[in-house]
Amino acid sequence: AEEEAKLRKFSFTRVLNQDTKTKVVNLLGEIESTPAILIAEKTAFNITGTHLTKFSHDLHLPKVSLIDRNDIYHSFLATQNSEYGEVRLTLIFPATETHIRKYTHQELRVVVETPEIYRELVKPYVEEKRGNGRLDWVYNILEYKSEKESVIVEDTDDVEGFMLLPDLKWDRKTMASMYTMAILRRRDITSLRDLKKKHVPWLKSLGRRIAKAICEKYSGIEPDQIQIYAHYQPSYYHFHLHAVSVSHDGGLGQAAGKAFLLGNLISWLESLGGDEEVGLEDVELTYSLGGGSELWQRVFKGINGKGKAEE
Ligand code: M7G
Repeated sequence: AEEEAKLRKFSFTRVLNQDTKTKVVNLLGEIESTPAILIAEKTAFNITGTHLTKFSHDLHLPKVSLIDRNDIYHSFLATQNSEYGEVRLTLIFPATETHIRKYTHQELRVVVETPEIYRELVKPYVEEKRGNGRLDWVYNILEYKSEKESVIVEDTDDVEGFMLLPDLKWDRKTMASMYTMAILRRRDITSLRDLKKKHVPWLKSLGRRIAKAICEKYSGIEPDQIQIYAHYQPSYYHFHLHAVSVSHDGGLGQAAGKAFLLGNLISWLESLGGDEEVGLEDVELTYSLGGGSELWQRVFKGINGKGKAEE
């Protein structure tokens, strides 16, 4: 197919990052002189014991099958050789500077985002990042242009509706690493910062419905084995929730300082004083951020650095 032909033209430039624990390697390369990112992830071993070998740079891919494609994102399953089992590949092509930053190894920094910093410095950045086609893959899903067959459940209500589907990261069969996401139909909630007290009943029902739909679709998983959370900062500013197997080792994506559990967000909202319009825009958030990210460079580097100089 067209997608496989693209994949096979990938010519390796350098390793952006690798995680020996999760067995993921992010490679930068080119396809016909245009930047491309290839993310390779070893799937669960189908043999026990001796061959716990790291993924090699040497891509020998006798058999490749496309799992799905959405916009510039392609997901494949490849048989490297029977000894090592399968490799799941994500191809991002063409890749932008933002993608290259995101997949490059970064030192993490802890930042404290006050409501004022959010309003004055972070919010304008978020607005900027919603443009330039960054969210096209989300709109493709909402408009049934991509991944239509993969949808697990949907509610078409304009205000409270959502779509639940497998995450790009998931091979769609290993239940221990189950990774799905629920995307809101409404487009005015950019991140958890936009959640308000008045949303509490809806968020509660969302959580219940997501868990129920997953358990109905996949046997062998129970509601209390599903962790539902939102990322802050997310990479994509259209509000979505991750619904992940609690046994999945998601590394950074599940770490304190990045993953905010839905249940805790709800009780936080409930405990805020004030009227129904009060929300997470009004609280101070502590989280971690990659030192190579644009947000760190632009906003927090100066703020964190300033504290040091005053000591
Ligand atoms: P995030 O919290 O904004 O960013 O989550 P993160 O990538 O830093 O966690 C976005 C989520 O959407 C990630 O889990 C991605 O794997 C997933 N995702 C990204 N894209 C481009 C796609 C896609 O095209 N299809 C699907 N199904 N999931 C995607």
